[in-house]
Amino acid sequence: MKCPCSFAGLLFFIASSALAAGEPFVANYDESKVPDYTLPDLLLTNYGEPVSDAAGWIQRRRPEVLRLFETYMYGQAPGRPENMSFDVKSVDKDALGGKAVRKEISVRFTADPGGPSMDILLYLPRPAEKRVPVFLGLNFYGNHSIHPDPGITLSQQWMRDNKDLGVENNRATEASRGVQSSRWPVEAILKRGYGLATVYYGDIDPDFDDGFQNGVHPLFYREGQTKPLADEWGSIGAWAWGLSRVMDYLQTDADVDATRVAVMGHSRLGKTSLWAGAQDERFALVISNNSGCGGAALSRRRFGETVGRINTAFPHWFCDNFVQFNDREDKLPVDQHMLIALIAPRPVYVASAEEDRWADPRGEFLAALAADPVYRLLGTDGMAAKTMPELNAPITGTIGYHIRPGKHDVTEYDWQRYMDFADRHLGH
Ligand code: GTR
Repeated sequence: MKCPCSFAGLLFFIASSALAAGEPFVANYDESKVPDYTLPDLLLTNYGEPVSDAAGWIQRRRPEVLRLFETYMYGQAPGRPENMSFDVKSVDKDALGGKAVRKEISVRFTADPGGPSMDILLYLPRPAEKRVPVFLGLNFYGNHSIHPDPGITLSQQWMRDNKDLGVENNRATEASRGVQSSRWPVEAILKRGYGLATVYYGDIDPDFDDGFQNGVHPLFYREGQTKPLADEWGSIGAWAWGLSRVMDYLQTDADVDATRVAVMGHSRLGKTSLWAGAQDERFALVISNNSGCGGAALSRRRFGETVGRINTAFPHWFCDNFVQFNDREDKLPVDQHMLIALIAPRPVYVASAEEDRWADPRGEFLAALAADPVYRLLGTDGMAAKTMPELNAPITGTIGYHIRPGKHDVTEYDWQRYMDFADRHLGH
């Protein structure tokens, strides 16, 4: 028998381990290969005590669950900066051919007028009742990309190159006006009596791994700190923090009903809207569009994108502690049904797309369903289905869900369902 410690054996060992480390990721899309798993119990405290009433959830279990997500997944974020200020840059009362009021507001995060800031684009319907409910969502390619309206200021921020979308040398060009308008049916939203607020997510933190030197993170470093600690915010945490800062502004705008703000996001920004809604109870309604892994989909299913894969491809999205769970999903003290439950009793809507298997539509549905006991404990009707619905058959209890045909995207169909849901639950 060949000695396993021989030189040849050692070489083989090194080569095969290297192969294992560099093996291309192969996503599982076979339902029969989803491993058996047990979800952490929502209604059992960290000390094993059962939670059987609303007070137990609100006072004991909810703070624990929130802390687990902060510590192990999205990281802790600071609060509202002391010297933050709002600068209303422009108001056009006759925008979109008289259909809208358009405002642009700069939010300055520090007292320094040249310091870091984010720009809110706000459309309000005209004519309007005094205060209107608003949909709020971050966008991927600048405020000017959501509508061809030439009155929107062109973003000057770093952006991922995309020639088809008019982004060159990491900067938006005039050609990028309106390129994302299919995802933002502004006129339809206004027509139904809602306002729309949006911010370019790169204003808050540019979406690439630079060790957290740009974006808002360095504003909060303690003396000598150069990057977030293992349990401090990554980029998703920062984007969610930015949504709360938009809410700070909306609460000051006399045209907005800040008690009826629905926070919505797609994909990585759907992960972000869920985390923002989980933490900040001022958001009256929360919408996740195709948010997938790290959003609405159950991590333990390992269907499509996995924890290991997302942490490798996007090392800056989550806090460093999350890396411990690469290929160890069963060790996670949370799963994504618990993120949805943190939003209870406020209405939450999870939407999937049939061809978006990378985001695990079934895992998104099952997480929403598994949040149902908390929604019921808090006196709502929870989720009005026990099995995954057919295509285009929305479920519209306090937990809403639909799956539509088609790809990873935000469509007019999705928006119409979100507005129906908001009409129903925000009493509009
Ligand atoms: C993908 C990523 C997903 C999703 C998506 C997006 O590359 O794997 O988790 O966030 O990007 O944001 O478009």
